[in-house]
Amino acid sequence: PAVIRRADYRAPDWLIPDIALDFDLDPALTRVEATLSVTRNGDHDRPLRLDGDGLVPLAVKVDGRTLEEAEWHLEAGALIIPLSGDSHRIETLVELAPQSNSKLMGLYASGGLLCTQCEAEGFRRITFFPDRPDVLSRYSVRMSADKARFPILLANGDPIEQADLPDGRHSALWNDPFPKPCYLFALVAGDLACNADSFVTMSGREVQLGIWVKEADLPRTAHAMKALKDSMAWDERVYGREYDLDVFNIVAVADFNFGAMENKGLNIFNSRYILADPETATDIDYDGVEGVVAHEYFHNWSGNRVTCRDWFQLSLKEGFTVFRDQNFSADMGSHAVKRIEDVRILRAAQFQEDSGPLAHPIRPESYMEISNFYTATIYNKGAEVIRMMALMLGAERFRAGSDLYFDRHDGEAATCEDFVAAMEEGGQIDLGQFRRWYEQAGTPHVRALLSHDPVAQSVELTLEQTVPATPGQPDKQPMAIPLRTALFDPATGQHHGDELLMLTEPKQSFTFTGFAAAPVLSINRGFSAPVIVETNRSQADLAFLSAHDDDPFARYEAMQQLMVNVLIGRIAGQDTDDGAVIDAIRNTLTDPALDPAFVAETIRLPSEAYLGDQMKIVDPDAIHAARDALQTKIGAELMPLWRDIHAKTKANAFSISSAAKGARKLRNAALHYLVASGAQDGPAIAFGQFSEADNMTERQAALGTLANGSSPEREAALDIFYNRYSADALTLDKWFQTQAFALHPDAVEQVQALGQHKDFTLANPNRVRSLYGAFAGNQWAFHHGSGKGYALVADCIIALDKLNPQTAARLVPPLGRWKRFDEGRAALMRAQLQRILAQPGLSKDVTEQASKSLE
Ligand code: HT7
Ligand code: ZN
Repeated sequence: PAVIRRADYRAPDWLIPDIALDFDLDPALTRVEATLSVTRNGDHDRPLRLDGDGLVPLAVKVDGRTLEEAEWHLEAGALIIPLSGDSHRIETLVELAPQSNSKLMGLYASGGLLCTQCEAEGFRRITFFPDRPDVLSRYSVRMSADKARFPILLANGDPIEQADLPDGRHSALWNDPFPKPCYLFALVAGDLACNADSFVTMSGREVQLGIWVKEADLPRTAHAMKALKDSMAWDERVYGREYDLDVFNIVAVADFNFGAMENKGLNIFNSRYILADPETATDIDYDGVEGVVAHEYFHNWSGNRVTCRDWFQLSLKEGFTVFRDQNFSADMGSHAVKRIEDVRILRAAQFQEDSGPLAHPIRPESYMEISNFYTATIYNKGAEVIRMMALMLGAERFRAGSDLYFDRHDGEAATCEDFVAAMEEGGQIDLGQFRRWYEQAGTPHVRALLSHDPVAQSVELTLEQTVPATPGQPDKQPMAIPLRTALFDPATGQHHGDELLMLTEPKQSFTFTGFAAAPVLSINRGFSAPVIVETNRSQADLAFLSAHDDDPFARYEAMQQLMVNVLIGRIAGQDTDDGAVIDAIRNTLTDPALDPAFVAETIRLPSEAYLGDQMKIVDPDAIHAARDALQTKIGAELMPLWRDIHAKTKANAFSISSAAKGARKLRNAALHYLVASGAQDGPAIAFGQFSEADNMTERQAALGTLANGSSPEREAALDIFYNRYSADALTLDKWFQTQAFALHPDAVEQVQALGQHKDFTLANPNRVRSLYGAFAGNQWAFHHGSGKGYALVADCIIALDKLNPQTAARLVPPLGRWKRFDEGRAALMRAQLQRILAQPGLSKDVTEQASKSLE
């Protein structure tokens, strides 16, 4: 497949100020008539090129005249029309078969609905159009459909008119006054019920809000509606951004390639990020709903009002919007816990990506298939880069920078450079060297060594940075790395203030005076930079910080490092002392000042995957054995505490408050250790929690704990869960996911059997992710020494590629990490990648991921 390069960007040859679309909707055969006003952009004689993917033009008109077939031609799916004048009216007619669209891009059918997904390049599957984000148009959309089957007809913007038509059909017209790129176009037709509400904006306008779902799901929409109203208020308060249309609609669909989509005024969501009630949704699901509703809403400014010039600028909208949604969620709950969760996700997904064959900068230089670049790097590292700017500027100057950015680029398609320039000017800061974060891939490593001079009563902190080589970038320049740092006096447990040290050189020293005794280093507090820090801190230093650091993230980090050190020692065959870990967990559990949610985060052992990331060559079996043994020991040694916490945190009635969520998190952690201890009554206690719980958070946690073992309670609980929830797709996903995640010796066979289960389908991306996506994240099972886990995922990729290449391609990266494993596993992983690549008719999506993964 062709490689698209950032350096080749050229402004569009033709602009499309206005487009009118007329949809005659039917799942089997939909007709789309498009009328485009086109204007020549600049002095050139190039023809009009309208992208198309799988479209056949049934009629082409220019200024009302039907063209002969010789007057246009198709080139790689695109419609090419030579034009003599500078502005024309172009009309095209195409036919689509939404019910056969298994790629879920363009116009498709999902659970009786018709809906669209156009980002990144789905609009070209609906009509001929310059499918690029820098062509902004005003849309007028008419839809007609059978009224009984599709009583609700929604599109972007404001509703203009509705009419009944002959033969039981009806029509609706929607106009969107804001020029937008075609990736933000959307329509939905179906039999939907509405949770209707309203919001009064800061200038006093009333906006009609609607969350549209299947009638039976209406009771599960309250949390999403609250999240929407909270988001609208937050964006006004924190960024001064007001909503601009008179209506804001959200529709939930069951089949969706991603989490959600920010189409102007008509967000379309994967139903898993809208529907929540205590019976079926965990606290993580509730938080997911809140975060994704906020994310898509915030795109109205960071993405829609100011959009991207080209897809290389994707992080301009996604990194900034993730940063905004992270801060919103922190404001809605706990800043400390949210930061820990976000860093855990960053490390699990982005650090792995950054150290593998698919590493790319947050502003990539090239791609084959843009859908492959909706990555943790673009989203999560992109957010970290914005976070660093916010930290360096401080709240007020960051706001001045964002105000300037929004005001200067409103209605435009902008670049990452435009954002940085606005921050630089509005925030009055030089971001020259900082721009390297946009250019260089790879997670920087920082080595921090503290040395104390008792005579001079000073300490010297030496910081050394290296940025690893990544594909296409063998040599790196030093980055500008902001590191929040404090030096603790071990005698008082206090520090003299938090300083922001800027590491800009390959090696730099900082001297601090007034230290009679050697202080303890707390660095990268709050995870101020997305880097890997290595220090010469002792286990005693880490234990001290785990009890005294006043920065919650640094406190958590110290505890994690303490655990990592013990486990890595054990994995290497040493008899590393675990006393400090057990003491630290005991201290944390018994500190009454701590938030239970924070305690639950802190006492949890690093994941098997995270431990693998700390090793040159990952040994999945040794990691599993060491972690399992430590877990058992922690469980046994602190047994009275686990039992006490498990009993004390049982709530009388369900609440979704932060306090209630924190209590459930801690209760589940206690149950986990209690069962891991091997206590005889462990499975019965877990089964008791499973049976008695009035909420999915406790029920699923108990099921997950049981799934790791082989007790009779395991099968009983899985059967009960299945029978209770088999009719509810989102909840049944949890049944598949729990088994795919299980740290069970037969996990591979179990996943293989589940792939043949009558409720498994490749047609639904949530189901695929629940089984194969979860399994590929289960390090011990997926990396089974026989290679059978690799074969299972490769089989799925091959079969799924024929239906839904985008979702198939997302399963490839776990196979690409072969360099991190022993020769035997590496050869088995490579063999599967080669088998995938040998498939005839393989998609561009999977070809790009698999071929890059072999390099
Ligand atoms: N901006 C949206 C991206 C998206 C997407 C990308 C590729 C294929 C399907 C997709 N659905 C949505 C989601 C977001 O970041 O808000
Ligand atoms: Zn987004």
